Amino acid sequence: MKIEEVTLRHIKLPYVSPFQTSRWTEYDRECLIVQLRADGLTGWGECVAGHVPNYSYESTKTNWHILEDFIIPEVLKADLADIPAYREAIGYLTGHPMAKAGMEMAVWDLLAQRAGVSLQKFIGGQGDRVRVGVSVGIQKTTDKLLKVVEKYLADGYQRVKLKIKPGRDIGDATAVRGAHPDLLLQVDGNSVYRLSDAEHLKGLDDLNLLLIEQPLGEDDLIDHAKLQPQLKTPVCLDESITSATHARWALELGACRVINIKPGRVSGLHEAIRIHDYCYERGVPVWMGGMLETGIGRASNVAVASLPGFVLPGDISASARYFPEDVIEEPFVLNPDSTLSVPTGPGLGVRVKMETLERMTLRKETYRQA
Ligand code: OSB
Ligand code: MG
Repeated sequence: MKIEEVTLRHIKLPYVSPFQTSRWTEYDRECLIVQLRADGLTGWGECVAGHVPNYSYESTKTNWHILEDFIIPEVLKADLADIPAYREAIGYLTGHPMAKAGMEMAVWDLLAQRAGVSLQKFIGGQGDRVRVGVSVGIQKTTDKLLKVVEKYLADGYQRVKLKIKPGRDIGDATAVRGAHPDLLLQVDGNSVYRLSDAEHLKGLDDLNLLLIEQPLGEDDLIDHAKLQPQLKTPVCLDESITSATHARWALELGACRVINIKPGRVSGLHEAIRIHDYCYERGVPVWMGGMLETGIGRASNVAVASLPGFVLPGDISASARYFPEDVIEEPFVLNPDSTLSVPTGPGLGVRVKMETLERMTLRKETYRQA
């Protein structure tokens, strides 16, 4: 398959409300959208990096640089028969997993469409729905948090993740647990704690949490391996798992008992599926993480989350939880059983709303074969 044309868009989509983690606050979803044309088909991809390099070192600007200067020229030169051909073409590039993954998503979309099947079928996913939850940012007060959680429960979410930081961790989680004794509840520290906080983190251990996500440093498998045995609650790694090799290292070290998989963080669907397969063979639970994606990235996440090893509910909420206006024609809606339906149309199975996409575009560039 020869890619005839690549269009890169930098878009900015307002959130319904700001999203606060332990170390930063986001007000809009800024990201790059990749559009490919080949054989009369259009493929779409989303790079998950935001405007600011907060979650990782990547940003919309570094994504643009890596795509424009390195990935797009390779893609326009190559004959992309399959995903390994794409990975081979860009195999000389170190790092920048989110730039690589955004392009890979668009290639997956094209390949599945060419095969005449949904992305879910193309990768061997199962079932018509995936279980999901909602990730709740840090609120101004614990009372406000309780109200926000109530609202999400009323919407039908059956699993809640709380963002935590020092000073807003044990108290917030204890309050939510007190109000909802049977709720599936978990917390995410986004790398803000250190091993010296182990005694403090034990304060979360009697709240019957599903897991504690990424408490320590993003590059720190060693101290997570020292922390996990001190807790009854499973540690789940997010930022620290950037490849299938890191997943193996983490599990061999005992640094975690659960893994959050985000295709963007691990350079694409291909590597995400490798991590899934590795964990599935060993009975290690995985779940689909989220990066507040638009409907394009969400469609991909939902399809991948239908693989059998994704046994915990994912951070993949309905479009309305994130945006007043999404960039797809039919927004994702929450089913009453706290699931999202897996798209069945060819490829990603969502139709991009061009009018909205163009209106949200800050910068756009089209590239063709020289
Ligand atoms: O750590 O899981 C995270 C959003 C942006 C960056 C990092 C994270 C998150 C979330 C949101 O928790 C999950 C979602 O997309 O709903
Ligand atoms: Mg996380």
